[in-house]
Amino acid sequence: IQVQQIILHHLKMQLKSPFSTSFGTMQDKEFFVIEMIDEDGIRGYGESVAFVSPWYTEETVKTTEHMMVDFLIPLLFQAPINHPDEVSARFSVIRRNNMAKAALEGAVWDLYARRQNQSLAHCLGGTKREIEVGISIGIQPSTKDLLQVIEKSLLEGYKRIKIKIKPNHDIDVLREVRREFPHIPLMVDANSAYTLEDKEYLRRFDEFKLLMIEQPLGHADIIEHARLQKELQTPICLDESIYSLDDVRMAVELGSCKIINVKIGRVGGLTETKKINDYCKKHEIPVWCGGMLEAGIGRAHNIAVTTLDQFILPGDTSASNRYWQKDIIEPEVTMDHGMIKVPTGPGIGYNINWQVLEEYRIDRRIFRR
Ligand code: OSB
Ligand code: MG
Repeated sequence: IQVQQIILHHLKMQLKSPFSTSFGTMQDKEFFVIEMIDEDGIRGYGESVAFVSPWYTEETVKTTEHMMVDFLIPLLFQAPINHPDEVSARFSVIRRNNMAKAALEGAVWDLYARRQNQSLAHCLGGTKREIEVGISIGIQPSTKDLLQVIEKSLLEGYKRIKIKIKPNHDIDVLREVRREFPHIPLMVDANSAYTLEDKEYLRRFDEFKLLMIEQPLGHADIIEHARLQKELQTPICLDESIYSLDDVRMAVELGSCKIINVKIGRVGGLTETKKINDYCKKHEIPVWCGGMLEAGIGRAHNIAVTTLDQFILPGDTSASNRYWQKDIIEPEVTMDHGMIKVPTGPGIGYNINWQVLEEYRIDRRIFRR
């Protein structure tokens, strides 16, 4: 593969309903669709996941653009690629900026899979034909609202309910949720809102029999999470703390968590995701695919990695209509009884709906080798 042309489509899409976490509320999602064209005119697509503001990780829409345009795209143009696994090695001369790297690497993977006339899932080594779907529910205006959203989600078939929590919006909420729904598969995500000083308080979460508590402590920490995990029955799942296979190894060796949330963007791409899958399989650490409120292309990549064999817990990859009035792919991703069918067509297995994409597009930049 020699990448000849890359088009960055800058999109802004309004969320169907605002999404709130311990850090604030998002009303829309701004990102890039990466269109990549090789020497034979074959195309591949990727999607950047960084947000406008760096509240989740340090990357933003603007930093990913800077990194892609000034460093990563020139590296891709430099020389041909035999296999997409080479991309992360080529990008390794640039420190971090994983979401920028993953957006481009994802397009290379899609292009490669289309060249092989195989599905992306197959090229990654995934085997599942359908994947289990969980839902991540943002902080709601009231607990009554939350209970209604949970009820609706269960009726729609979601296999696991995750609720966002923050200090003073946690135990009381959990008590009411468990009163209404004593046995549902339930977990919480704190997005780093607590400190080790809250240890005794967090121990009280054990009574709610949660599947896991996601990222309770510092966004870059693994030491204090290890201390906390020793005191908790509830498994800790790390999200923000994990940027690479090395981070996974250290967290597992230290006992900082029992479960790993992988986001392709956060760990720098699909090749790194495969490595994490393989390591976690060997060490019997369950893995699941997190979400970044992706549009259809990012969603399709998430579906493909979730077919890997150690992704044994339901992920946050829901159907297109969870977040979007209209998605940028066709057909849209649909869910049936809490399951998404893995597409079997070449590459990501969905087509771009250009009419919809152009509706949401606010800018376009073309780069030629
Ligand atoms: O912590 O997993 C997270 C959304 C934005 C940023 C961080 C997170 C989330 C979610 C929702 O939990 C994931 C999704 O439904 O795409
Ligand atoms: Mg999280």
